[in-house]
Amino acid sequence: MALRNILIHPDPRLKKQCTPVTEVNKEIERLANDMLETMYDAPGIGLAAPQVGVTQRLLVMDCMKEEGDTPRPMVLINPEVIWESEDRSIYDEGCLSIPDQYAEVERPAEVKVRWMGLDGKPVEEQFDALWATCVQHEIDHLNGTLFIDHLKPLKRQMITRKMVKLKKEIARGRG
Ligand code: K1U
Ligand code: ZN
Repeated sequence: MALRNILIHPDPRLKKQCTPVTEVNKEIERLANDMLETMYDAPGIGLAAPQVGVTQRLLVMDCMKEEGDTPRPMVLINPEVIWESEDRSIYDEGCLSIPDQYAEVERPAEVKVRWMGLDGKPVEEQFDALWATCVQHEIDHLNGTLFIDHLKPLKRQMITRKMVKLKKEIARGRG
């Protein structure tokens, strides 16, 4: 397993519609394991393949973030929301591609998702609470959408400007 570099917004690869995974092979297995290691190392509760520069429909997540929780690493290939609740919930979201910026985003409180596991078999599960927020945030990444795209334009521009500045500082070796 290896840590992968997490892309920082703005980056054209974070705005792409990702393509479905057609075959679960060793390369996909390695990508999923690397992404889990990268997510835990960050630390984060989710990570989508475009965030590590791979524009394919794969995400990892583990929302068991409280101390003493048993980890539940999940790998979702070609995930699709097949049902969403009318109830909404608001969560102060963050993103590993937009470091240190948080904002409230409203989303369906519960979603049912279908995906393919690493064994190639279809899986369906209903998510609520933080899991529901996280899986929707990660599926958004697979469609080239960032949580800031849910905000008012002025707030989005303000965050984007901060990220442009941060990337310049990183490039100059001061990040
Ligand atoms: O997709 C990502 O960039 C990961 C992101 C996922 C996410 C966070 C909050 C709401 C929805 C989706 C993160 O993991 S940001 C870091 C974070 O939230 C966290 C980090 C350590 C412990 C607990 C949370
Ligand atoms: Zn994100």
